[in-house]
Amino acid sequence: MTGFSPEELQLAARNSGMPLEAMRWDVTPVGLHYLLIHYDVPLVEPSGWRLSIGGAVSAPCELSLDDLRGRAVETRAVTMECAGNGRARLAPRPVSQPWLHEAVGTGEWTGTPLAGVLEDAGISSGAVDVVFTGLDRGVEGGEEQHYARALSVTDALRDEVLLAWGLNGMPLPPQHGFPLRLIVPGWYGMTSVKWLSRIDVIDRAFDGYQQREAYRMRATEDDPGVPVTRMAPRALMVPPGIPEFMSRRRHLPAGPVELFGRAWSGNGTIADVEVSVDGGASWAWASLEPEAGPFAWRGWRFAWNAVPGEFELCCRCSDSSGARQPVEAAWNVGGYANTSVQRVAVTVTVTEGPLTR
Ligand SMILES: Nc1nc2c(c(=O)[nH]1)N[C@H]1C(S)=C(S)[C@@H](COP(=O)(O)O)O[C@H]1N2
Ligand SMILES: [Mo]
Repeated sequence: MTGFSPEELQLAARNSGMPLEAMRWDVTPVGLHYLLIHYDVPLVEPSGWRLSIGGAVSAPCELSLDDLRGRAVETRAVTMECAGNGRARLAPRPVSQPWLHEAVGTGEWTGTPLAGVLEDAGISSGAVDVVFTGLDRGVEGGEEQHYARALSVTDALRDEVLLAWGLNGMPLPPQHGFPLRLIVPGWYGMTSVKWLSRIDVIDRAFDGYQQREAYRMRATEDDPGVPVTRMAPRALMVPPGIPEFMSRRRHLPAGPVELFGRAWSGNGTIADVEVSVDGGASWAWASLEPEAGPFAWRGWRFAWNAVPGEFELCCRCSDSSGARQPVEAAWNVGGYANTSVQRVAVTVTVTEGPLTR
């Protein structure tokens, strides 16, 4: 993990991660939720803002925030993770936003189901994709573009997909998509388009940059690859004890320690979590907290009787679809979905040591 470029630092300084100790909260406090912003945060004047719905629909329309708020309202706890989470731990390192493990958060998102809005607009027969376009604009891969992503009509009509104007009981803050964003529970974050301005139903597969070039799992540059979609299972732990300032190596006194963390998957609920205190040589089951809903992370705990010495703590999980988190995930060109296990270096000191008084 050497040789980070000024460009990577520039991205990392703009796109903050969630400090892992924030996994203690069931719902991530707004300022601790991670951020990923490809271009610039747009300034939006809400009274003039409209959501345009057009393309292959029988009743194109423009909706104001009040129109949307007047519809059925739902609040859902949703764990969102950036598809690039873990990228900076790949070797060679794909050059983009250099996430370690912290590109995740759980929000309580409030909005109206997208399905109702699409049903009122009347999707034409022969429709294939629904395209979501944000107000933000930039140049990427040499192409000038608005950030835009699509879902198939079937995925767009799923009950859990929201047009959200609220986060944790407050209006969306500018950095999370004010005044309106898409929330697609279970999918990696790139799907949940912020600063929404248009929804277009189209009769062919969407071929915009973020669908065609970005967010594909490619083994080599020439590989057309497969689209990145739902979140692969991942478990993370809150690093125990206290950190050394620069290395962030953990220090804790010998004795009983309760390890705590979260696990999530976009393909089902969490089935089990395992913990290793010897760098993955041996594993033991963690106990699971009750589920917090179909789309939110699940808490887990593990009782560890720490004796003096040096340790490497790891965790991993599996989901109800049968998918198990790998110890080492395969490399890919874009550095997506690197769910290789977290490794936490810990020094356990004798109980009478200077750190434990
Ligand atoms: N309009 C727009 N929507 C966007 C993005 C963006 O840059 N522009 N980034 C996407 C990516 S890659 C992620 S991971 C999530 C991050 O959402 P958050 O910043 O609210 O955590 O937003 C997605 N939606
Ligand atoms: Mo992302």
